[in-house]
Amino acid sequence: MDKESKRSIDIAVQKVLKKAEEENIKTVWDRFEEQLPQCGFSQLGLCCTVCNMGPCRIDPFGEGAQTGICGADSDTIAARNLARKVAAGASAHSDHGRDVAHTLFLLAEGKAHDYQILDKNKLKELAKELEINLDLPEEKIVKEVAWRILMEFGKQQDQLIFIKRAPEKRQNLWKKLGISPRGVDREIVETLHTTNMGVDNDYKNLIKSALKCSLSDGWGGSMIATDLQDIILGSPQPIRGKVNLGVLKEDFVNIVVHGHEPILSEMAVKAAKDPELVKLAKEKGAQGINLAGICCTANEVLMRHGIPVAGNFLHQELAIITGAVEVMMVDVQCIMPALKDVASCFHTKLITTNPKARFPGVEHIEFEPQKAYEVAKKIIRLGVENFSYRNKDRVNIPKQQMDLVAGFTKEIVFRILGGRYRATYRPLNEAIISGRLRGIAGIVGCNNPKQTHDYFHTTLAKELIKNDILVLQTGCSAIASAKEGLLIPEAAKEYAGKGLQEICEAVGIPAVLHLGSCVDNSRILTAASEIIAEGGLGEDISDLPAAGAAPEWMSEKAITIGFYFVASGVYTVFGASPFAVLGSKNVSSYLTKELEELVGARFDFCDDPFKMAKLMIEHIDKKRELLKLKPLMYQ
Ligand code: BF8
Ligand code: SF4
Repeated sequence: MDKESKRSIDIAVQKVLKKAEEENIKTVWDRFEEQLPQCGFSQLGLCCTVCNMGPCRIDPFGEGAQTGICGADSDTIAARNLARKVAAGASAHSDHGRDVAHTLFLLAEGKAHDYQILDKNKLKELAKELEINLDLPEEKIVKEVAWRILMEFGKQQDQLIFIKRAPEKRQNLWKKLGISPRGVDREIVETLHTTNMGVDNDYKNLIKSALKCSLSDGWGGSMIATDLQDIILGSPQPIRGKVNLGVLKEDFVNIVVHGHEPILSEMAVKAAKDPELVKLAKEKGAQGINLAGICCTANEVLMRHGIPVAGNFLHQELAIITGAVEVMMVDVQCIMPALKDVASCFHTKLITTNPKARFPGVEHIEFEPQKAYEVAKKIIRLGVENFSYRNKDRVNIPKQQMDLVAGFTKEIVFRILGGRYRATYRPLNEAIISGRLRGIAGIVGCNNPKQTHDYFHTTLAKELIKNDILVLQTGCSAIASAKEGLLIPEAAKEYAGKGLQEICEAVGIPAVLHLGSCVDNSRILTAASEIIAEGGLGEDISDLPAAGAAPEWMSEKAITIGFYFVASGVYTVFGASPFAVLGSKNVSSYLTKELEELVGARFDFCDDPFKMAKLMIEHIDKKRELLKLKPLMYQ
């Protein structure tokens, strides 16, 4: 096997990596190799830098120091490091949610003219949930909704409003355990506080704090981001699209949006069609303007507009190395600092837009919701003008691209399954109860150069659908399956088990459903709650024949997602490498065993996609047995 195929299963990636090597351009894979061997103490969670008496390290062989200078042992150090990561992940998703809420507020005040309320139904539903008088004029309702939601971040007591969306049994459990989140910011701050030097030294209590903090993301910040984005930008509908580096076009101005917050990229979608800019592009010798996305911003504009996806996390440098990208505009999260150097090897302009995420020496055009369209237009214009500087001899776009269908939300699944006039989860529940469908799995998260890119996501997805398990995906994981062709309805025939195939054929859906970006993992939580409410599959999310996985994770956000999945009752398997806790036997065993007694779900760590599938299937079968469901129809 050559070096490139060890790095990625994606032929387009392999081709661009060859080009990178020829041109002596370093990528994430080269830098990963430079780091080897990675620090063993950190991998085991046994290194602490919390205070300035340290850094301290615990000897994993039991011969050297068994505590840090302050006396903290391996349990405290491992749990504390992990809890900090959960808080960091929650802060990222939640700050994203806050920015969307702020945009909604500006919109209500008439200060964000470029936006409108595109899903009025969802606005009404939310207003009803918040007990706002629906007879008020729309602007008042919008303002009230935005204000109440903004208050969720700084709330000091009671619990987050969306906690009520969870099954009652789960809500009671959270209350009993003291992990029902009060305010989004409060839980993040509290977790950071307890992980200071000399505060919480009880690993179980630290994990509890992390669970509570993660719930403030899943049922708070992320859910807010999803709901308000749907209200402002419109709820996604099933939509066709294309994916992989082949979506970049040789004769077009290529603009790539990368990052997470769709509030700006949405305007880029509009500006790329602006007649004035299209005309200018033609004057510069291009056929037009081609917009494509990377990472979760890609998922957002794909779900709502069918904008092509240039790739997932590990594609970001490669898109530039094709030599065909005029502008890569970025906002926040998952943007490699290396982009600056890679872009400097080409004519590509890297443009930062968010005051929270700047790169030294990189052009910054600050985005404000008050002048959203103007900013987007300015950036696209830069791209168009940059087209003349493209060196045609260095352009090499791989041909690979794949069709896909995305745009599945909990509401859509509801409608598709139940029919236009009787939207309901009944048919889905019946399919599980009758044994046609074995269960449901969520596969989420990133890519990681530690593993062969996309291999784990796609192999796991194929194994699960083969076993009649409906797969829900988000984030870079969904993009991996899309590239592999799993997101087209016809793929069900080739890969899915008979029962799942029958369902997919009857309703015309793929066996792998793309639910959106990483904040849209909150859609999985609400869908799971609706399934419970529909009846026949237990009283709590932990009763469901369902499981989660993050096979190629790298971001702290993925840990937070895992934590709120588990805290919500979903058994979740992580690939890549385990959380850095193996140096503490107690913390590892708490996460992978005892947690089940506490919250009805636990973590597993596994670095083989087939074994991972086996673990998830065994879990699903165990839950089927406990629910006394009918035997599987076809397995
Ligand atoms: O939020 S899956 S690499 S892009 S962190 Fe980042 Fe991971 Fe991709 Fe989306 Ni999610
Ligand atoms: Fe060392 Fe304790 Fe300070 Fe951590 S908190 S660096 S273990 S002294």
